[in-house]
Amino acid sequence: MKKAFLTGITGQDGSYLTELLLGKGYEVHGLIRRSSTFNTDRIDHLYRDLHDPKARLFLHYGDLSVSGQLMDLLHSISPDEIYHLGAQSHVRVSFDMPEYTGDITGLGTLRILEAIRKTGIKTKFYQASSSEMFGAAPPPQSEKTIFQPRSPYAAAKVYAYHLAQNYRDAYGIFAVNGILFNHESPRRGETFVTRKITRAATQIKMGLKEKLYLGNLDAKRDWGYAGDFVEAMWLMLQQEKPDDFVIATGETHSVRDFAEKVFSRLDLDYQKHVAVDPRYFRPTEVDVLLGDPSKAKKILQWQPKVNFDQLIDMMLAADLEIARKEKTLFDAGFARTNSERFS
Ligand code: NAP
Ligand code: G4F
Repeated sequence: MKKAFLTGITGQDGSYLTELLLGKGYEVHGLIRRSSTFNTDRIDHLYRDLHDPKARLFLHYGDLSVSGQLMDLLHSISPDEIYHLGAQSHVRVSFDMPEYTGDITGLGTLRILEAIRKTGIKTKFYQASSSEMFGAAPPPQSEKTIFQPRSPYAAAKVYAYHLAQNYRDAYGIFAVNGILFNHESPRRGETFVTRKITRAATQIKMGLKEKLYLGNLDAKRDWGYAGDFVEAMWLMLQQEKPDDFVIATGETHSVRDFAEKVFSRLDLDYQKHVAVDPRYFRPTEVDVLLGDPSKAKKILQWQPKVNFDQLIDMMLAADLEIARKEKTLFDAGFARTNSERFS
């Protein structure tokens, strides 16, 4: 039985990847943070009581800021594959918390790579690199495009990207960079723009909210489905040689297009409900992301299965269900509405 170790297992991608790996027969170990509220919602459906002999998912407390413990964990688990997904992953928040973002998103990668090097375990390492690293570089962006990062988050990811390459060259570690463009799902964090829109639009549909405040509606992103993208992560670690790959759909849409489509699917006019709030603008913006995934198509034989419209339908169906439950609670006098979230 192959063993995998995941950082960021409680995040969007961590949950889909865990499903995929358990489905392939892996034993999965995940790093989780101690939190005063439960932070395992996205993986609770996969968890079995540890007394169950069939349990194959194991969670370990830790943090990407603590190297000694990462070393102990990697030494004792000795995983065949490491998927390093943990990060402070919010671009807008990285302007508010640049030092923390550098520590967790940048140095966090160094701590794992050092743990691999110092323990001497034989493993394969996946670095969650990001299209955000391309920043101001004109589209389409591919593996050959020079990075022009536009945020502390992007700068930290560029640092981590080069570390993965350096540890590959210097120490012969099987380390790969998956340069993933934006990928979304019903499990996407609620302060990322797609989910913020589908959550608010469905609440508006149910009469729980009137307005949605957004930032830059003109930014364009290459949005895919997270379930498809985690498959590419796994494929990268099944190759004979380590390499770096862009993972994208090859299509781009503006935030305005996304909002318009979502509201019109619900028979609502987005112009009546969406307002711009400068609070959500970034000091520097990434205007257009559009990936060229031809290398991944050729070498990994990977291509996305879920298209833009299907992604929106999937997110809307899930959020409508949540909004219906919220409406029931609200009518019974329990729920909070109109909660404006950060970012
Ligand atoms: P996400 O939902 O924000 O999940 C981030 C994960 O990192 C969570 O499990 C979080 O734990 C964990 N984490 C944060 N700080 C930590 C710390 N100090 N120590 C240990 N764990 C920590 O992100 P995602 O969308 O799944 O993305 C996964 C990775 O891919 C991230 O590295 C992200 O930067 C990168 N990426 C994402 C996209 C995208 O479009 N989704 C595109 C390119 C690259 P909690 O649950 O406790 O907060
Ligand atoms: O959904 P977003 O916050 O995602 P962003 O900044 O592209 O970052 C995501 O994708 C990266 C891959 O390229 C990942 F590396 C990163 O971890 C994260 O998953 O914003 C998308 C666009 C931006 O241009 C932003 O300015 O939407 C614009 N936007 C407009 N109004 C908004 C809002 N973004 C957010 N979060 N909230 C708004 O109200």
